[in-house]
Amino acid sequence: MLRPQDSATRERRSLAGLWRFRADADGVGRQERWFARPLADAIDMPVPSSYNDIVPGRELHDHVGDVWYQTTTRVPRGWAGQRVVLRFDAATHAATVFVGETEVVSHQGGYTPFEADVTELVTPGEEIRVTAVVDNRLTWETIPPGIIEQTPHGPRQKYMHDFFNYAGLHRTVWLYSTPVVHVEDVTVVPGVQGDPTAEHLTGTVGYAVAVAGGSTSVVVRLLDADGGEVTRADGADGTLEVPDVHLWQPGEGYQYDLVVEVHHGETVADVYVQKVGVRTVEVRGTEFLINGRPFYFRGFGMHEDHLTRGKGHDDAEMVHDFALLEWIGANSLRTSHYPYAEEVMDYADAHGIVVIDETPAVGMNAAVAAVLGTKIDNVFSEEAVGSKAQAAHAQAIRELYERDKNRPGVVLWSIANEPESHTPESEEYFKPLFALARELDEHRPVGFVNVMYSKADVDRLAQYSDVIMINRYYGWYSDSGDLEAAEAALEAELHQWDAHGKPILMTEYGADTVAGLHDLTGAMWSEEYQAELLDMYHRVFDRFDSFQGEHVWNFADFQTSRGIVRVDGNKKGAFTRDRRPKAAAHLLRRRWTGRDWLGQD
Ligand code: BDP
Repeated sequence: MLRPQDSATRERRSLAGLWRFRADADGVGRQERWFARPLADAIDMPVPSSYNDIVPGRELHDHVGDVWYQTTTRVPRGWAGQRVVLRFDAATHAATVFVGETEVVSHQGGYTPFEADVTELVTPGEEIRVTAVVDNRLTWETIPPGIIEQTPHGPRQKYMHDFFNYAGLHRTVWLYSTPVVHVEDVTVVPGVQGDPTAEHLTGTVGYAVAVAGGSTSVVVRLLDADGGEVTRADGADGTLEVPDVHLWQPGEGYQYDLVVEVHHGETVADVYVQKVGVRTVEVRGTEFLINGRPFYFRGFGMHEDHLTRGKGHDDAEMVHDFALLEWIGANSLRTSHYPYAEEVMDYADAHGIVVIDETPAVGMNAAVAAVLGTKIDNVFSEEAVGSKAQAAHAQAIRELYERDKNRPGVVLWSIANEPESHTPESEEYFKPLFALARELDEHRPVGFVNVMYSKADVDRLAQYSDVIMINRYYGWYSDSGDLEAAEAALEAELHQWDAHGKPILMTEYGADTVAGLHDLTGAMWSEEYQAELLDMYHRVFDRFDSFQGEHVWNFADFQTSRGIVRVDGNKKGAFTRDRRPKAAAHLLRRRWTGRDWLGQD
């Protein structure tokens, strides 16, 4: 789905700001048609933001079910004769949207965009009322899954993943215009002719443009970063040649502009500008190659998580987080455990940060659920994660691909985090999902993230992955506090994975650490223990040639649900929740900036 933009023929209006808001504790709003009039008894709610931590008290923090958001906006006068679209960058986890009294769109899935053509419902120059009812419930039909328990004290949301169920309008809402005849979609596939490591390469940009609204011809022009025209072509699809191409590289996110023009008769009806980074990605044996050169992932599994705003996107926090990644010497991140805001993805593309792009499929594991305090039997069954969840999961994969398919920074899809992967049922569940991901994208590798409870000797899904991604907690959840035993166990297990002959990435490793807690014996929870544990892992990693990356869990401390294993959230951050470095951050910085990592930054 195209990201809204201002172009010669298009305009956007952000609806970010304070909206009217009301939690629907009794679940009566839909029936009482709250969308049909100004929201009564409403409070002010910032968009974008999670609503959970905005006001004190548990009521909103732990709310289960619908909340209502409402705003008014004036449709610009100049949009007469244009198509008008209302787009939500995300609504967590499901939403139905009304313009005036008319329902315009419903969407399930909390981290991907959706939109509605509202042209027939609006008059340029006049005001419209936009109402969204947003439902935060997770069930066996949603991704991620969850369980609603009915109790005498009201409904309680349980879930099997380790981050707080922040909800609301986490990203911007746009009203935008396009011409009636318009670019509906653009797909680009970059490549190079010959050996990508050669000098003076010729790049290729395969492209396909979908147009809606009338008969047309399409012209595309490729501009370099200075705006100079490199090449042009006629037709809705084809392949452009880029002589002496400037590649998109890790550490240098060089991008071209593909200017897509739709001609309608003699006039240019619509213009859409698609960024293009020319780079190749390939898994060869145990190597992960970007532009033909071995790439070693250094960085973190992250979270969209901040004080007060929860998962609400904020440019200041984003730029600060990327500055910390640069400071520490990271070259990559995983969007654990859901698609991140498109602003984040744009930034990664523009700055050469390599991304493992993950769906929201997390919490499909009885053993992990038990650690976090929820008991489930037979995860992959019709009583739990069954065909309905699988359909939602397939949809999540499709929507992630549609949103991020053109991004050079995305080099690997992760279709799930830590599912149970040792049962025949898990294999049955996942086989078609791997097939779907491959059918959608034949150019990027696909994988999933393996859990410590489904090790190499029993796992049934690694055979479908191009890359082995594993999360391990030796020295924390197992061999707790005993780094010698942990080292031996980690090394023994990596030997098993080595046998697959694929690149191995450690997508999570770490230890909960209370910032400021110091201990002369290096006890668990101290800053000393976290640093020592990471150091031990690094020693082991460096013994394996097939080892191609290390992502520490986590970039920063983050909020979780309440329980006996978390004190004010998960404390495995290299930074605290307010982004102060722990000792581990300095250790990582020394390792990641202190040597030549195959010439790839
Ligand atoms: C893994 C999960 C991650 C958790 C982490 C932990 O992938 O979401 O936060 O462990 O326990 O199970 O800290």
